[in-house]
Amino acid sequence: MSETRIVVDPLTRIEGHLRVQAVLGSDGKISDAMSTGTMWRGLEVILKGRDPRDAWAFVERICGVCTGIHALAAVRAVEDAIGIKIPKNANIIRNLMNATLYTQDHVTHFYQLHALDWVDVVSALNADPRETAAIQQKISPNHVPSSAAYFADVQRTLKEFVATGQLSIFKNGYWGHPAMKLPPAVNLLATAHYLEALDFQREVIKIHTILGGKNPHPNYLVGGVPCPINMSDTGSAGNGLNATTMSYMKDIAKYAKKFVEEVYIPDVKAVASFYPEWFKIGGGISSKNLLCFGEFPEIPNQWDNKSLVMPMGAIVDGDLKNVQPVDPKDPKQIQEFVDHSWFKYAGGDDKGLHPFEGESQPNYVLPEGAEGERTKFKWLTAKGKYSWVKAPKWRGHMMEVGPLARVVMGVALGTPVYKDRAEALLKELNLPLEAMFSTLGRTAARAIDCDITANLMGKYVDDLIANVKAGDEVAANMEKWEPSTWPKECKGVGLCEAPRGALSHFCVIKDGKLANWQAVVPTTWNAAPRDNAGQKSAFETSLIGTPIADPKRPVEILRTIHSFDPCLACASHLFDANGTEITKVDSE
Ligand code: NFE
Ligand code: MG
Repeated sequence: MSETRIVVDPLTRIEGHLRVQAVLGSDGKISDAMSTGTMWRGLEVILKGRDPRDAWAFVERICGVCTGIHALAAVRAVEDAIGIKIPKNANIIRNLMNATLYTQDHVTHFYQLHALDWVDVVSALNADPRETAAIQQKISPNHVPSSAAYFADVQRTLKEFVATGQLSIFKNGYWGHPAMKLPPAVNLLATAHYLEALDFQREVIKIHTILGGKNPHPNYLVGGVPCPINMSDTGSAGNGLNATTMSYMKDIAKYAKKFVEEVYIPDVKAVASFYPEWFKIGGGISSKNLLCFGEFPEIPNQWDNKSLVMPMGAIVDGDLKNVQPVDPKDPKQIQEFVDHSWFKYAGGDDKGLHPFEGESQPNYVLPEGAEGERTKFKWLTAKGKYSWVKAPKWRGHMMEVGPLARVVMGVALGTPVYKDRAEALLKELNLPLEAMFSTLGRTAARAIDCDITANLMGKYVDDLIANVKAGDEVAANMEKWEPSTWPKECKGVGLCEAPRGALSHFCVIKDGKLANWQAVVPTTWNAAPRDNAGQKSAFETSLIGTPIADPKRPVEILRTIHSFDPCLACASHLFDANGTEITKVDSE
């Protein structure tokens, strides 16, 4: 029986460095897959011995995509350890910054990172712009621009790109691939919105510059936010919060909500309607194991489902009726394994470590039977270590995290923001809940998420205005700023529900310095290599069973892996540039 090997390395249109290796069976479907994080920087090691109040600025640099979320998890971890309570304004401002991050990140993912798996930009050249205008006016009557002249202009720009042979951002797509199903007019629509989404990003992140000084990597502060509130000031962006900047943020929030409702959501529905089979492919472990840490605490300093807009919980073995409580400090719940990861544990690699006891000692050795050089391997095996990503587990289970997990958790718990939206979308697409456990389920779940966060942006601006108008201008609690006020030894956890899923930072403080720091990140969960028992992760399981139309151009692998919105920079806590080459190796 012949077996075809497929290697996608690096897998691009993600953050960081990911290699995916798959075996294609004689039935044309993927029979095995391996996910490898191919670089490591060791942020956790850099933090040892540092001032805990500085940690946020270091870990924020883990990633420029989910910008700010690691800083948020870090200040929460240190505040939890020391016992610092943040004031109401700080809670609202952090929520507003995070809702802004989500909205920007999800829109960017759909258009800039994922859309080209479904959209054939080159086919848009053959579209009739009048047809595109008619589709635009039908699926989203309020969105402008929507004229035939506008779409003809976009098409002209595209033609110029193609004529010069400089496809720039549209280089290296699988143009003309038989798995591409959108008609030219829809391809032109999506391409126009790809360009509109670039303007959207630039506009929306201005909220970060107002509240956190800049983007990417806005500023955070242990104890609150470093954002001066002064309603008697009249300056514009850069002077912190006053009537001018508040009203500016209100306008941005309105624009964000409008773009999400009138462009992103209709486009997801339109694209999905041409690819119904992708609601049956790519589910992996999502129908079994899902984990959420929750986000958007509406009651300051309270982390439970009474306070959190996005709920917290774990679903195991598909038991939606029994959402289990999550306690990240319980050493029996979260453990990281390194049997298949390029790390070594002082006490032996055969047992998992809770992050408070976590270690990050690198150990780069190729697995048994690997082919190629140490510095340029061609084929990896699961007989040993094969990734810079650790394998975290919750109560012994590999878990999927992210938008799909949040939507299903929300449905299981009856959380209205998720349940109502999910039910309405599934009804409109005429799909059962099980359709969520798929590649397009993940993509649709992200759109539901974004609808929630775009609405939250406006709500948090209003909350902030109301609270400040009521006379509260306090942005930080500095009572425990001085290390002399801290316990000699303490530990803390900072949880977040990041755009890509459950995020946790764990800190151990001794004598005012960091004795240990461990981050367990969304893509660490999803992109993990096999665990100590050989169980496969969300990425690895999601590819199995996928039919591949053309093994030389495995767009199907990109569709499913991109549906997770991978961030390997986060997963292996590294930070570097992407490559562009895609290779395939065949063997008998
Ligand atoms: Ni670098 Fe991140 C998000 C975090 S994911 S993108 O969302 O945390 O692994
Ligand atoms: Mg880690």
